[in-house]
Amino acid sequence: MDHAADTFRTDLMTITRHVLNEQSRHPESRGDLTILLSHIVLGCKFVASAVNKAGLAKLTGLAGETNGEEQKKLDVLSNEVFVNALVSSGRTCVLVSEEDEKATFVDPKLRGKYCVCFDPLDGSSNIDCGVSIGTIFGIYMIKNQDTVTLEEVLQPGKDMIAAGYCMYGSSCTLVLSTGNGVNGFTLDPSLGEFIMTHPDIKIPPKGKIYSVNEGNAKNWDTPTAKYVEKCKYPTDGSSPKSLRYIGSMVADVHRTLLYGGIFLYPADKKSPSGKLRVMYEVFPMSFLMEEAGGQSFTGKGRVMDERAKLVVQTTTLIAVVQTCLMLIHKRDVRRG
Ligand code: AHM
Ligand code: MG
Repeated sequence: MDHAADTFRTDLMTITRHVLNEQSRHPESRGDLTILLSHIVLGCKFVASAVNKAGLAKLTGLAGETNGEEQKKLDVLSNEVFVNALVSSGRTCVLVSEEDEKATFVDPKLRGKYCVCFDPLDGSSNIDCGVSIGTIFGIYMIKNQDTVTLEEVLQPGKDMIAAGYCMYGSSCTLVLSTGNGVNGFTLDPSLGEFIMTHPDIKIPPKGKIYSVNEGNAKNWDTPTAKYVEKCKYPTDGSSPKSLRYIGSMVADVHRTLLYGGIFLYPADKKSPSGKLRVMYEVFPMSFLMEEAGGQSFTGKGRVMDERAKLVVQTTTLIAVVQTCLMLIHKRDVRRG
């Protein structure tokens, strides 16, 4: 007997099908978010392909370097791809990218109602050695696209309506939430489609892993140092946690979502406001973490209650600094 379904999946939940299903839960929807997400997915596919070919195509190295002919650094190329994809969707009015110092206000003729904050290629220190890197994005709705100001872009994290990341690793995985749980999709290169492989991701209730750059330990404050010490030398008779740290937020958060545990990038004497950027790193990951049943803290309170600040001295939207990011499951918080 031929059991094709035993060998091949024959009922494929592509990311497009999933997003359309989600859309049908909102009969009033005009499909704008669906269109926007399809443009983001296109950007992710392009970057996945560029990352795969990076060594061959000599895309690694510094922007501006020439190698016979002008080469573009991968993160610059990725940014261009996402900016073009987002603008051409006709559904965005403001773009906030890690690669651009200033927020980009879309030409009024092409404007839609969404603001997208994104890091086109996060984990820059890992790009040139082939370690997992990723794209992070978060989406806000803007009340009036024609009159939108920078002030309106600096919304609190809790107003975000969708977020996701795409990890370019041993496989290419896109994790997405539109506020109704978290789902993961893996790119099937032969189909050129993201297929749902991780439905309804929930962070495991208890984690055995802690993830932090311990090279910064000498600059930590006492509570951070004590917390990490307890991970290694627990005082309650439990086993020590394992340390895993890749240095690519997408990969470290992805592992935390799937295996559980804690990821943190605390403030320290060297970076008194922390390193990770609120709008396109911390908020989207916190959105996903909460949707998956986890929690995200600044060290003082819930991340999503925060609002990014404008850094006046540069008159641009950077800033977006955070005192501490901890992504942790609720039970670990209580055990603290
Ligand atoms: P980047 O935006 O320059 O790539 O920096 C962000 C990255 C995160 O992906 C990662 O969590 C962190 O920086 C690692 O920093 P460090 O090398 O200081 O541990
Ligand atoms: Mg980054």
